[in-house]
Amino acid sequence: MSRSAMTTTIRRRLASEIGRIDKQAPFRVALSYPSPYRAGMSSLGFLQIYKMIQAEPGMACERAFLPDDEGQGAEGAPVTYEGLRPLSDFPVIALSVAYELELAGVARLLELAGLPALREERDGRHPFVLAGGPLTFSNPLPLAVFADAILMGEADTLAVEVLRLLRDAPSREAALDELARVPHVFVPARHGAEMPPVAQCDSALLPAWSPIRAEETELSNMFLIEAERGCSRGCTYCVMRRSTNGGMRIVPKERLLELIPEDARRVGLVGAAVSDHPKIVEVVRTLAERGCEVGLSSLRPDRLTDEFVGALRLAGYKTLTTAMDGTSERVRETLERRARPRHLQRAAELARQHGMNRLKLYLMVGVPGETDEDVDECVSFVAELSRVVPVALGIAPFCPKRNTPLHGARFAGIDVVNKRLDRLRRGLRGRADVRATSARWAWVEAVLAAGGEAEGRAVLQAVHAGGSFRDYERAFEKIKRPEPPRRQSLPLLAAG
Ligand code: B12
Ligand code: SF4
Repeated sequence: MSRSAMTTTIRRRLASEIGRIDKQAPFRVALSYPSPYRAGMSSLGFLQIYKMIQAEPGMACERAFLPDDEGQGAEGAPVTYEGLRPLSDFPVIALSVAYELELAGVARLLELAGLPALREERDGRHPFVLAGGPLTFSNPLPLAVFADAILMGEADTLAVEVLRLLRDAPSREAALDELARVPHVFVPARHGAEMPPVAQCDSALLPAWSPIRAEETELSNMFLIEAERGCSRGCTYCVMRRSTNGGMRIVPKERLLELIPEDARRVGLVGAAVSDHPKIVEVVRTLAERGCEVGLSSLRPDRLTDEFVGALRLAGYKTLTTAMDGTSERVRETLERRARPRHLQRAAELARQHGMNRLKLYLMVGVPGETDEDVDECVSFVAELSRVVPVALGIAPFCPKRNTPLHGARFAGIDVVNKRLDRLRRGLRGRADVRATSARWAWVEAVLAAGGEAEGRAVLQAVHAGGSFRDYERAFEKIKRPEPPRRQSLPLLAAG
């Protein structure tokens, strides 16, 4: 995209935003997202940090995103939305990173901005690169090659505390020394690979809600608000399980309803396990009666009742989306899921009774211990459900993550995942729509999820080589340590 086309796009997007906090202040930060605007402006965490910075006296931020057509010959360096300024003009670039495959976006964004992507190649003449985001709840070690400091976990107030410290520090080295003493701040140049634990913010600060409603985003014009934070369940593969951050903190119904603007026509209720909110049905029904379309970030099948699904239908749901998690009952038990076949059968019946077009089920393949028999059980079970209501499966290959009991388990192997997917597709042909994310990229995600600085450097090499899967394979091959297998024969290792 040429510079002038980029400027036109930015102006159009700014004109369509509702709620932006325009502010001038002496200390300005480039709050950046390593994916395009559509994704970044759907991130409540990113918008929460935006809001906190804009509320701080003497401080303001300007937003920047990876250009939309980056990777397809983008010419222009990214500029901030508010000031059309290059990122290199700012003393601090603050980055929100959601998950492992966004590390490439971090490297690209910095290099497109004309900055060395590697932390060790930057000095006091360059902006300080501060990072945070959902990735820090799991394994941000590969990010440590790019970022000068990483805020682990919930940064609602921590981000501004750290920015104050950066503003006031006499030098970059002094800032690094001071930051290394702040709890939950990971300073790779001082801590090596020793990451501090994740922060938990004061519950009085909840909920996060998005100050800006934007049109050209994944969640177009949706007002996002947290109904709860964290999760009290203990699914063994999940980064947000109760052990990560002390369980679920619930936002009272009254507080939620008072914060949602009367003119919001679309509302997104966000949280790791939103349907566990004790008053969720009342919240959804009240919003639907106000004329709002409502979306929930997750629905647990064991929480679905006639009343709940009725409220969701009233709030505009046409597809009932919930999680099946594993291919069979045995696999689900190893994952410690509370969802039972009877819950999924009831979900199918409720979807039909309430006139939904279909039931969408998320699940993983390649879970430790899974065999072809489990896949066959999935086929017959889903075929049964499809007699009740049309079914669509959204499948992701299992990736072991740090901070979960399945950390250390093995990635199934690209071939195994693909074979299982073929078996599922064949078995369900004509009976269910089966969509899956790529096994190859899941392998890349698994390598990064278990990786350290060497894997971070490999991301940069892969990006330089063009960023294809083959480029990642080659870059990882050079690392002298055992990596999750690309090819593996059955059976998989049992979960640890
Ligand atoms: C809503 C949601 C989505 C939405 C919105 C995406 C988004 N970017 O927020 C959609 C549906 C699009 C989505 C997509 C995906 N998601 Co999602 N998503 C969530 C969910 C349920 C809530 C996120 C949220 O808004 N939380 C509330 C806010 C306030 O918290 P937060 O984002 O963590 O922000 C805090 C900190 O991270 C930090 N922070 C955030 N930004 C910044 C920036 C700076 C500078 C600093 C210092 C700090 C900081 O401070 C914030 C305030 O405390 C979380 C689970 C959870 N966290 O509860 C999963 C979660 C983040 N998603 C996850 C995944 C895997 C994905 C997908 C990859 C799924 C897929 N296979 O496609 C994609 C990735 C797309 C993307 N680029 O983000 C994982 C990430 C785990 C990991 N790293 O291993 C999570 C944790 C779910 C899980 N249980 O595993 N997701
Ligand atoms: S998968 Fe969902 S219910 Fe299970 S621990 Fe994670 S957030 Fe909670």
